Amino acid sequence: MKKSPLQIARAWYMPKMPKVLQDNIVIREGEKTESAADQSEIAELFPNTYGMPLIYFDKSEQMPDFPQVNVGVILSGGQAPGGHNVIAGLYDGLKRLNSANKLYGFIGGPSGLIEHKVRQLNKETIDEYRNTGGFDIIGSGRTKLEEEWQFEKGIEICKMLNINAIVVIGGDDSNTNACVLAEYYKKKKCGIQVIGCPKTIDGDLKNEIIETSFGFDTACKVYSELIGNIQRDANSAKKYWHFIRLMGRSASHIALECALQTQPNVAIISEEVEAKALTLDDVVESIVNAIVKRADAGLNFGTVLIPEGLIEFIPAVKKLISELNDMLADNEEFVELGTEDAQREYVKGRLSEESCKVFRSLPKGIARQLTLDRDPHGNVQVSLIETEKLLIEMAAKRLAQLKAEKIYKGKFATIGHFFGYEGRCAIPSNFDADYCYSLGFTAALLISAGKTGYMASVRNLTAPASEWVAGGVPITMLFNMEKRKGKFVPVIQKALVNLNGAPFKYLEQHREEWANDQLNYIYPGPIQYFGPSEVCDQPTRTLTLEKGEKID
Ligand code: FBP
Repeated sequence: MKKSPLQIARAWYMPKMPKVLQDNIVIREGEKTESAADQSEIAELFPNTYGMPLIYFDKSEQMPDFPQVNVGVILSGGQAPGGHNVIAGLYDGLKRLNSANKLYGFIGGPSGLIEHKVRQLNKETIDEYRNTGGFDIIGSGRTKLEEEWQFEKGIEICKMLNINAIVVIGGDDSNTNACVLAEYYKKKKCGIQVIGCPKTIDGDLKNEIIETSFGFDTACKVYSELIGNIQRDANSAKKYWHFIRLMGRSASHIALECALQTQPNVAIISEEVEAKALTLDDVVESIVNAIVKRADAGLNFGTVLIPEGLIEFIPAVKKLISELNDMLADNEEFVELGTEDAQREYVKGRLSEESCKVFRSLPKGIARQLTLDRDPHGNVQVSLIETEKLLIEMAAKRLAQLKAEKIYKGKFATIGHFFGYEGRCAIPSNFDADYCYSLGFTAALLISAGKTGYMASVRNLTAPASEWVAGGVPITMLFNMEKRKGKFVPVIQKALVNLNGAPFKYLEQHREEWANDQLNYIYPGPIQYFGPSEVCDQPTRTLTLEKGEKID
């Protein structure tokens, strides 16, 4: 395989680790836990894995004798920078705890477990992928592990290869599945442990113990570099408004973090739109106000950041989507209609009056997208909805009206962008390379300690890596009951942007000045892998502010 000079140099990078993981370790059980909500229902659904204690690692005089284990790892869902380092940390951890330990990789995501597609990962392979982006070492997939026959297929392959534990590297949905699997295997006493690792660029898998999911740091840095470059271009040419949609299926953490890193003229936060019960017209009006004000000052250019999930947070559209989810779940009649027009009429005839009005008001392409296939977890595929174009179209209409009324005198030339796939497989930042390696190492320890139904956790992430705190969190601790595909089920509670949290408050305090003055633009530049720590090792601004620290 041909490699760039950076790839060659980066292969030698030694991830920084918490001090405790470098020493001899003893495992300590901490406080008992409860689920985030709906405690009694969840305790009943997970009698074997509910309420387990937090796990801590302490320094000890000598390493305990850890038993020999064989482990299978699964990469699940969308790519996130650092996944290869989780696997490298897991491999190195397993080998350090017992040199006879073996690591297998299930190919193509959770389906690899069911279809028995698996291969052993040896040192040579692991070395090839250290500190690289992507999930290509074994591939990923979005198959949902939810049915007993799938769990049984998993037992078959684990028995064949003597696999004692499975590590699922995934987002909220995949870790929910990991917990269901752990519960099933524990109930069946089949001797297969399941451990999760918090992955997703979206940053919405977090609580006070899981401080962030991996990949968020790198993806935001990549997008912020691009936004900064666009802002410099906008400020040079002074002729375009750039509407930039950013990935993040539900929560707006990516849009918020990128706003904190680049200080754009407008940043929309879906959670705020929902909380204020704004309509699509209200959102457009807020953008138009900024455009008019800047035009009055002779500035016919700017940047607008739009979170990918915006459309789902507009209350009326949210209601429409919820009705569509209930109507279209496993609806063969709808699928068999075949043509777009027939399906549109079918939907219109079955929606409530209010939702039908919203459905009809949306451009046909966007309305159509809302009725198309959900991902295997029942989510609308928002990355395919071109919200930036919708907002450009609506803003242009409104500005034309204002021009006719002589309120707006500017020029509105636009360019739409979508940044998503550009950042998901980037070479991990130092932060993600270090964090992921520690997560993998932690997973190895949890397995060797016989734990199941836990997620690897590494905390205190704004301190230097040597002071990070590693341990385990029972996955049930993150659960609540939510409606999916028309039914209430236990799932990991998604961490949306907290409108009372410091990151959003910072945006709120500064956005007026950012809207009006392009001197506020920040140009972050590319991720740096070699150089001074203040340039190379900075965590996200979101994490820094959440920890009560300053970013100025
Ligand atoms: P995960 O939740 O699996 O980490 O994936 C997140 C994400 O990158 C979203 O930001 C985006 O909407 C979605 O995946 C895109 O999915 P796909 O990779 O299937 O196109």
